[in-house]
Amino acid sequence: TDLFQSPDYYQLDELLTEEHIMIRETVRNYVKKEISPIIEDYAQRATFPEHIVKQMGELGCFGPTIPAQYGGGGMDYISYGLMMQELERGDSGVRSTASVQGSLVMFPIYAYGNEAQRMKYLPRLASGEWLGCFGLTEPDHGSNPGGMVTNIKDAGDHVILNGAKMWISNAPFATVAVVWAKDEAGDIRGLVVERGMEGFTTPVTHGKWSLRASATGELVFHDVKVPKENILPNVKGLKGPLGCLTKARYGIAWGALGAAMDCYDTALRYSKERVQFDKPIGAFQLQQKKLAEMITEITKAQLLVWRLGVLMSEGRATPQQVSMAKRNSCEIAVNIARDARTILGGMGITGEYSIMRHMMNLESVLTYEGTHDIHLLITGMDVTGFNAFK
Ligand code: TGC
Ligand code: FAD
Repeated sequence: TDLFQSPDYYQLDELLTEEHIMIRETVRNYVKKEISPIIEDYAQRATFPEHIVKQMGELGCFGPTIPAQYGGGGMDYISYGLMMQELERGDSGVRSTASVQGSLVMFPIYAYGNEAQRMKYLPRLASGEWLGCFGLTEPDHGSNPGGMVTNIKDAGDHVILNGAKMWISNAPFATVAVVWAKDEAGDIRGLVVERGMEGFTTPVTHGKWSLRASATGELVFHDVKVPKENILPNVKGLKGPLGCLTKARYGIAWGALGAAMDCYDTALRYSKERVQFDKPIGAFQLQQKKLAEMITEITKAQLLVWRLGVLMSEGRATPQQVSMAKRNSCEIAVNIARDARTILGGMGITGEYSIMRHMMNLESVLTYEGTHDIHLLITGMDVTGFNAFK
């Protein structure tokens, strides 16, 4: 049986173009062939499958909305969303790698960089020759990145970078890091720091129970000389990194839904096959309630992300709309993973099935790119006009 049926309870495929469906099938088949068979083993060993970076580059998963002249896909936001959905159907860590590379590394270089920076970095990042990471969070500044202390000081043709970033996806394997630091005027600036620059190290974060197949690390800067030509010239202030986050959060809204779909598919199949008290467990009302609620939430979320994708492609989506979708998809995915696990009984806690891995991964997805609380407060501020952050 095909383990990769996409739930489509409301014939939402009719809202997609032939190209969208082709892109979804291509990524779905890739995940089925190259990711699903290996990912549990990598997660159990807490190892990043580095070889998939080139594969995802070849497939066009890095920077699908970046113009083709820079190596991107020149596609719309629905295509990007569908790619993230299919990658995360495999594993949230795999989708993370693509989110970071496309939305948090390629996007800022494309949107805030000059032509020389675009030509130097984007084609190599698009192809997967280079892996990138995004350094915003610090040990003492997570939800409040505006308080960052990492800083640059002017030193003629270069700046001197000091500070540290924490919880950085891809960091241990990255060739380049897009780093956000305050200049002497207190303005947040973006700069591209390259592996090999003296004083720059990327220690690995050990002991995670979540996103175990994704490499996480720190970025430590000790008097690093960064040439001024590596500073992104076209943005200043927190709106620089937050603008990138809007793109990545959009991808997560689709991605978390992919994880939810995989949990639902797995639980539905199991409920039809597993017999207790001489009946398939799917014939008991309690299990049907769980499955019925799962497909209802998945269908509602599919409509939300599809509409958001249209608004994104038209350049009309607000960051607040993106926050709502990111928050909703993470919430329903975590709940679906927990309920799906119960349907599998004891089998649900093993690596024979993907559910427990998704469940643990989703705890990070709920937290990174703005926590669940932060996105709720963004919606709260949007509808009331009152800022409850501070
Ligand atoms: P605030 O005063 O509200 O805003 C500062 C400036 O930024 C503008 N802005 C945005 N621009 C674009 N997109 C957005 N989403 C924006 N949100 C705000 C805003 O208009 C303002 O512009 P200007 O021109 O007036 O200067 O800033 P604040 O300091 O009050 O903070 C607001 C808050 C709390 C919402 C924000 O800081 C926040 O979102 N915090 C959460 C931090 C976060 O999401 N960190 C993520 C780190 S990266 C990561 O997790 C990657 S995981 C990747 C993976 O593995 O997939
Ligand atoms: P805190 O900000 O300390 O929050 C702790 C709790 O307090 C949360 O429940 C939060 O919601 C709550 N809280 C905070 N402020 C408020 C408030 N005003 N009102 C009410 N409640 C509040 N960062 C990067 O820059 N790049 C990356 O690539 C990256 N990858 C990551 C990968 C993983 C696996 C993880 C776990 C994190 C990653 N992050 C990355 C960091 C991530 O973005 C932060 O963990 C996140 O923004 C939350 O920050 P924090 O962990 O410091 O929690």
